[in-house]
Amino acid sequence: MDNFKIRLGKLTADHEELITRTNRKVTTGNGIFERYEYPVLTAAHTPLSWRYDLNPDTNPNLMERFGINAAFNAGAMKLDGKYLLAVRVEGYDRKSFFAIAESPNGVDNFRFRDYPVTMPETDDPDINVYDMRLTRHEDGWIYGVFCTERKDPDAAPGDLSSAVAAAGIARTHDLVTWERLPDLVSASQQRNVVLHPEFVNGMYALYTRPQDGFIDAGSGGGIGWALVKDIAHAVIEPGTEKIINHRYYHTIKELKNGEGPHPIKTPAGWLHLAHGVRGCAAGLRYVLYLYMTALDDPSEMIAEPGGYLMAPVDEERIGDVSNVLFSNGWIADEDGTVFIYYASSDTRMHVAVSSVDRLADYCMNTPADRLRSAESVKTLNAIIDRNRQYLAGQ
Ligand code: M1P
Repeated sequence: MDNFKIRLGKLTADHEELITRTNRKVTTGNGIFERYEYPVLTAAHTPLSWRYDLNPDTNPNLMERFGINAAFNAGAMKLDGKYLLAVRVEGYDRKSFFAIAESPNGVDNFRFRDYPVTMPETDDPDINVYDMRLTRHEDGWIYGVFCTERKDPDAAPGDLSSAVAAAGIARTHDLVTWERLPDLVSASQQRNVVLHPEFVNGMYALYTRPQDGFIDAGSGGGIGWALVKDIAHAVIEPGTEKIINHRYYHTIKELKNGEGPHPIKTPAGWLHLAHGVRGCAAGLRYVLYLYMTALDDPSEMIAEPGGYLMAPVDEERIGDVSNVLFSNGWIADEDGTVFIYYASSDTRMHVAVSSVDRLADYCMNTPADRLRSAESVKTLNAIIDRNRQYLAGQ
């Protein structure tokens, strides 16, 4: 009993110290954004009451009864003055679920609510749910669009890996009570589906990621765009989905890409955050990039900087699925600050900060990828020439 009390006291103190630790901005950035020193959420941030049976009569050895493996890929929004993350929490059992964590300032002191989200199901039960994008829509609801994964009913006997990915849709007013709507009906599998915050031609607009199989985007072509009439029975009419952000050979998104959170409306256009994937000897490498679409037509590309905005560095490189940065949440604050919430290596959550102005400047003024080495050298030479002329005139 004494040992139980001592250990519980230490566990509680360590946990409190971790979740109340002050986070510091790393100021040696590239002018575009600044990272913060510590992850904002990890598996260790989840409440002790989730992981331990705290009753010495039923758990005299104070053992974990429900292991949490990771806390990553969080949707984000500001609600009632608080910065909220809808986190993908994954247990030791490999099942993901959603849990809301809140912070008073967006960069530290994130605390999980007492219970995870109890997400209602459709008639076809989900096997695994993950990567929720939150959208406060102009219809008055807050939507959570996420991936629901189920075993492929057509898998060959003995194939226990083949799966089918679809977009699950739910809505809420408070992130506590959720109404589950039917999954998106689409001709292909879908992951990384995101709801645009405004009606377009009186319809709901979705960023999609059509894919040939569960893993491979294949002929999917890139980030798609589709309009649906009724979000309560969302159906992509065959032939109406179009690709708005394409993949190209020998780029950061050669293999696949996917929309991050819903885009931010700026004076220059709709600012989009996405992930791009390429293959290499170490496996898949996921990086984050930006692009901009027209204010009057969010499906029309108007700018795309070459290369990535963010790639994994230091500890970000290592985790359950190494060499991955993934983002499905950001918050544009009233003063123009943008909090970019990103996960590293399918393991933990981080934050970087920038501003709407800086990200729009980056998007509109960074040279595009001209897809060949010789063109990259031309782009670089032009920058050097301009700098030399400018410095000579000083
Ligand atoms: O493991 C990296 C990511 O892989 C998937 O993303 P995508 O469909 O673009 O390949 C998702 O499972 C995502 O959750 C995961 O972080």
